[in-house]
Amino acid sequence: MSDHRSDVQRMRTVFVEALSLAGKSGEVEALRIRFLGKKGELTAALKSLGKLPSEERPSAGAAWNALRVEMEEALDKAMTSTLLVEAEEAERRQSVDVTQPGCGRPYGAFHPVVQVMHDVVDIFVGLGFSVASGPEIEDDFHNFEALNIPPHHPARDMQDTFYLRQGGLLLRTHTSPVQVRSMLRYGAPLRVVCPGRVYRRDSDPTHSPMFHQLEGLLVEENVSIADIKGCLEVFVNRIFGRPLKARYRSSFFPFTEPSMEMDVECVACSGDDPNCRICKGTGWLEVMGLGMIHPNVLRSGRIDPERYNGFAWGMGLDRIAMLKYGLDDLRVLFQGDAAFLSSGGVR
Ligand code: 2NM
Repeated sequence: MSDHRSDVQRMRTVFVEALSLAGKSGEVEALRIRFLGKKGELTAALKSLGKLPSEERPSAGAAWNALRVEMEEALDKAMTSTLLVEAEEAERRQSVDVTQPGCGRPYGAFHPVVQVMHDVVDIFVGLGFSVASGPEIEDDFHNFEALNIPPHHPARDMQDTFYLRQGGLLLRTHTSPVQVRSMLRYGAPLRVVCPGRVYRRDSDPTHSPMFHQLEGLLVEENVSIADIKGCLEVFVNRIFGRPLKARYRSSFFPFTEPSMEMDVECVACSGDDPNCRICKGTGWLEVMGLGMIHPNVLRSGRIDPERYNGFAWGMGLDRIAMLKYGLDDLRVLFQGDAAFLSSGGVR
């Protein structure tokens, strides 16, 4: 006859010993299966109760069942505590140290033409000008007719202007239509500059079908050529960062009379280098066209040319950017080379 008390005690000792070594929830679960599973050691003992003589069964049953309850409670406790430790460990592994420095992000930069546009606009705002913009798709009136450009002027040719298929519309060839719109909207007196994209059917190393202009106009009473010279010489000195000699050559535009081209001394060589690739050895750089606004243009803007007069000018921002950044091919401005574009500095 087996002594069930010592059998129970032996299994309890083995179980307690094994559980004390189980540090992980998986090991605790393995012990539950080993002792309490379908083919477990304690399950087998309980099953064999039926083979005992009936007088031994109650006390043996009570002893084995007491061990089963003990085991279940001990396994539950061990399972809870190992799961808790494991959850804390997982949390520690996954947590983010918010005190670590960031990995950073590269700075972007404005496109050189946009930087120049901001610089130019800032200077004219400092001289009392407002900034206006308008549509890039224009009509014949605002782009040509109101600007005193006659019906058979070559600028109106299909060769020179992009026309839309329908509606007689076109891509503006200059920003002057915005000035016409400004005169109509605000009247005189008026000081306004209009930066923006313009379009011409031209494409070679020095011409892009889309380029950037800034045109400006000032309409007041008794405006003189001295006013336009003073205004634009302040501008060129500020944009190139130092006083530059300027000269004016007679020219022609339909919208101004008289009309001139303004040149400044070469920013690269000041006229000292006969082989200068910026001024081609001439010592001078063409920077803009200008003139006194034609009375017909004022009339198109519903401004009385008997009372008011004014000056206007136009410059290519791409060209100013090329001069400022020493480029000899303007196409780099439109090719999207990130290394070139980000070399312009950060604002
Ligand atoms: C230029 C040169 C000279 C100009 C004239 C006007 C307006 F609207 F008043 F008629 N806007 N821009 C002008 C004058 C533009 O570009 C070379």
